[in-house]
Amino acid sequence: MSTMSRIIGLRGYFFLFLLMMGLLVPLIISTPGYSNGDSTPSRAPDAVVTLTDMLTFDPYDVVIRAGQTVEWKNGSVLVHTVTADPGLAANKKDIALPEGAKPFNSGNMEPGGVFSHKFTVPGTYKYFCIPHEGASMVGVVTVKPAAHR
Ligand SMILES: [Cu+2]
Repeated sequence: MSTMSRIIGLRGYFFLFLLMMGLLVPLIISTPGYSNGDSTPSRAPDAVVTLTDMLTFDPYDVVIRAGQTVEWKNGSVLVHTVTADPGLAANKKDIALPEGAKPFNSGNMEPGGVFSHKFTVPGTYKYFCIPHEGASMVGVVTVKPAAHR
């Protein structure tokens, strides 16, 4: 009898543990700023672009204001990059940077990988994916001047 109740007791604790993990893990994951790589005060991106199995950036173009951040998520099973660097483009038509804007490159993004970039210089940015530039995997970010307060 006492053995039986001990087993039930252990199971009770186990289920309690599972229940708590089930409640805690989503809470931790949904906490703003959790798993944010940089040390700057975390905030939601102003635009999110998904890298797809169809070799596209979705959406193709996003519009933000100067000072805002775009986040790219690799939602595919492929390795992609987010690259706006004239030195890395095979074709000049795939890259455009406003005057004074610095080139940027995510490097290889594994499936599930995330890259973000803060845009400070207004203008039109055209960027591409290094492995899939030949398949016209390109995207556009339009940065409008910062809003006046
Ligand atoms: Cu790609």
